[in-house]
Parts: sequence; C-alpha cells; structure tokens
Amino acid sequence: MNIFILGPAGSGKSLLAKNFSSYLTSEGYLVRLVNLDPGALDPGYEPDFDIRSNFTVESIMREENLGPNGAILEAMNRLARMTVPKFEGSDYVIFDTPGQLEPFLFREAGRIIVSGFPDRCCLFIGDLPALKGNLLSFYFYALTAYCALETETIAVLNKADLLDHEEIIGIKEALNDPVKIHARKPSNLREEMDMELLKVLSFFFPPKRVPLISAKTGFGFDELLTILYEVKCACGDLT
Ligand SMILES: Nc1nc2c(ncn2[C@@H]2O[C@H](COP(=O)(O)OP(=O)(O)OP(=O)(O)O)[C@@H](O)[C@H]2O)c(=O)[nH]1
Ligand SMILES: [Mg+2]
Repeated sequence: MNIFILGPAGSGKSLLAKNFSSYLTSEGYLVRLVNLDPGALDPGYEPDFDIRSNFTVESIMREENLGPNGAILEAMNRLARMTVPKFEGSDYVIFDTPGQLEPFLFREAGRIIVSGFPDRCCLFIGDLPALKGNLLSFYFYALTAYCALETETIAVLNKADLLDHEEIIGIKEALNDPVKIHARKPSNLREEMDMELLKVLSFFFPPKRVPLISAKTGFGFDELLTILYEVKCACGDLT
C-alpha cells in the first residue's frame, strides 16, 4: 500500500513518516520511505528515494529565477512529469510531502502524482494542539484532500502527547458527537451552520476513523495501522 502523508506546514508529516515507518518495520513489514518534499533541508531520515536528488526548491529558484512559492509549484509540476519509483514488493511505501499544500490540492500536479499509485491512501495530518478549538476547518481541509486527490483519506490528529488526559477525552467525545463541540444550543445562524456541517462531515470522517496519535511517542500507531487494514479491506464499510 502507498501511503501519502499530507498536512499543513509543521503538522508532523516528516516525523510521522520516519517513526511510523520504523513502527511498521518492527511489526515485520517491508517498508520503503520516499521524500517528495524538495524544500526539506533535512527530513530527519534516510529515504529510499529522495526527490532532492533530482531538484530542490533552492535549485529551481536559482535556475528559473523564481521566489519560493513559484519554485515549489514548478517543483510539483516537474514531479508530476517524472516517474517516481514504485517499490513494488514492499508492504508499505510511505511518502512524505511538502508543507505547502496548495500545489498538491489546488493544482493538477497533486492528483497526477498520487493517482500514479493504484493501491493508495492519504493520511491528512492535523496539529491537534493548534486545532483543538477548530476541528471544523481541519475536517474541511481533509475533505478538500479527499475530493482533490480522489483518494481515500484518513484524517489524523497528531501531537496528542502535548495534551493532557482530560483534553484527549474531551476531543474524543467531541469527535464522537460533533454536536457536542458546541456546549450549548446554537444561538445564531453561524453556529447552526457549523453544527449541520459537522454532522455531514462526520459521515466522511467517521469518529472511529479519526485517530489521535503522537508521531513523537508512537501513541496511536496501533490504531492507525488497524484503520489502514480497514481501508485495504475490499468490503469498503469503513465505519
Ligand atoms: N510533541 C510533538 N512534537 C511533534 C510531533 N510531531 C512532530 N512534532 C514536532 O513538530 C515540528 C514539525 O515536525 P515535522 O515533522 O518537521 O513537520 P512537517 O509537517 O514535516 O513540517 P513541514 O515539512 O515543514 O511542513 C518538529 O519540531 C517536530 O519535532 C508530535 O507528535 N509531538
Ligand atoms: Mg516535513
């Protein structure tokens, strides 16, 4: 299975790529690690394939006289045109991606890159301490990935080690019953809209499918792997 780790800047994609790969290896799987972030100075692991051996954001900036955002767009276009090794025969190939999500989600390049891999899914990583008061926008972002990439997407809340036990319980309760995100009855149209949207979004991201994890400590990795088994399951009933 090809697992694309996506998420906003600093959400913990690279650390998850590193530590979840080690976890899968320790579980007996054959794992390959691919760095698709041409802007990374040091992803923190030794990838089996590294896009930086073809180009970096910096080299494109110099060659094409572009700024950093233009260069990352050009990098993603180049990536969409090239052949990334498939590592067939591996159980899991983990792809680390850039924190600049726009070229992945709002341009053709992301879909072209991802759709080159038939047996695939995305992990959409959110920074839980930063998002805990705004899970709605996280769901929207994850849903954008799901729609744009036409790929099964698992919303994953990372950095759970930075929350205390009570906060974790509170978040789990809120995920299980999105309406509870509002402690009181909606008092205006905006709150009512949030509540209705959360109900709809929980259909795409069922509570049991939104693991709270820590890329740092490995908390939640077992749960994440179980969800990946379910995604692989041909039955398709993921609730
Ligand atoms: N406490 C804690 N820190 C984490 C966790 N995951 C990542 N971090 C820290 O968050 C920071 C960003 O982590 P990265 O793995 O570089 O995040 P990224 O999403 O790859 O960042 P970009 O590639 O720049 O978008 C680093 O300081 C990590 O050590 C986690 O689960 N818990
Ligand atoms: Mg990274």
